Amino acid sequence: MKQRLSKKIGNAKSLTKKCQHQGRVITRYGAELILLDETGEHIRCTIRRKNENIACGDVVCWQPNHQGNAVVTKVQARKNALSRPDRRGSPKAIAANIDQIIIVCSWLPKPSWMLVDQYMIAAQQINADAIVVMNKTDLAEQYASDKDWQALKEYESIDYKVIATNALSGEGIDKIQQELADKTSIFVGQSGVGKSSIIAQILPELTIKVGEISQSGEGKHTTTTADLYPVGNNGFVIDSPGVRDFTPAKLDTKSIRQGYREFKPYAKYCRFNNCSHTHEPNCQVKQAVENKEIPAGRYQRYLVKLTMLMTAE
Ligand SMILES: Nc1nc2c(ncn2[C@@H]2O[C@H](COP(=O)(O)OP(=O)(O)OP(=O)(O)O)[C@@H](O)[C@H]2O)c(=O)[nH]1
Ligand SMILES: [Mg+2]
Ligand SMILES: [Zn+2]
Repeated sequence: MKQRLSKKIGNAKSLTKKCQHQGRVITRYGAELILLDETGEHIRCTIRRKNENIACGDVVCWQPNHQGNAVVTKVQARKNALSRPDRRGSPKAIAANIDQIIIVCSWLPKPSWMLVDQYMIAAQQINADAIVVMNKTDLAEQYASDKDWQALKEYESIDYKVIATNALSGEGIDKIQQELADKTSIFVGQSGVGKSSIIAQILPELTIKVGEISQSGEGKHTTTTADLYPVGNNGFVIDSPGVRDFTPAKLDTKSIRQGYREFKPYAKYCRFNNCSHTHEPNCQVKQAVENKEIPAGRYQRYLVKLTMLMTAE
């Protein structure tokens, strides 16, 4: 076990400059961090400045101080970070050094395809892969609409992997496990969809708290910090607190356009370089939607996102 973990941190080391002790941030509570060190031990560590920009998944250098505590001396350069707007609307990193975003949806709470698209845009922005997990298959018959099935089919048609799971029975969990080797994967999505329950199935030896379903059918918020766990074959998974409201991150038109990655092969043939794919003549993206080469549902949501952006400005 120890050997396996030290190999992992060793991998992280290659990204970084040399330092005395190195660790990966498992979780952060204010100015306190829990680190996974090179030997696979957990180290409690403090940050010198409380508002320092350190998130779960960061690689840091640390050293023991005279009081017998450990202190962070340096934060290694990040490959990327997934951010979410804080109370004031400024982006705050919730996790760093991410290879893959696992977007978890369920049949209850009902799926928000706008939110799924939002995470796909975020994935594109930070150069990470995205996978959709449709959890709570046991509730599909009761709650799934034709429109929802259609949305899932559309994602598959543009080469997003869609995995159906039931985190209570364990159905489909092996398919997620196959996607985790050698990567850091963050589980994101609405509160109550079953992110922590899925991770608990992947790592049954850990005791991960999951929420109860309240009367309204909405999951009670349980996960409050982003937490990182090592998984087999050099992988890491990050559980993250579910989103409760759908305040979208501030995006510009360019990021939205790039986020709808299936537009790309057509957009280069639009008459205008900066075509917004809304009203312009000779727009090849609109043409591809008409030809059913680009899914209509995705294009509709793209238009809604652009409108939301215009009205927010
Ligand atoms: N019926 C059913 N219930 C599930 C399934 N997966 C999870 N649940 C239940 O859904 C509720 C919420 O699960 P969590 O795993 O806490 O959800 P979460 O996404 O981690 O929620 P936050 O931490 O608030 O973001 C719990 O009561 C779970 O038991 C499933 O496949 N089917
Ligand atoms: Mg949770
Ligand atoms: Zn166009």
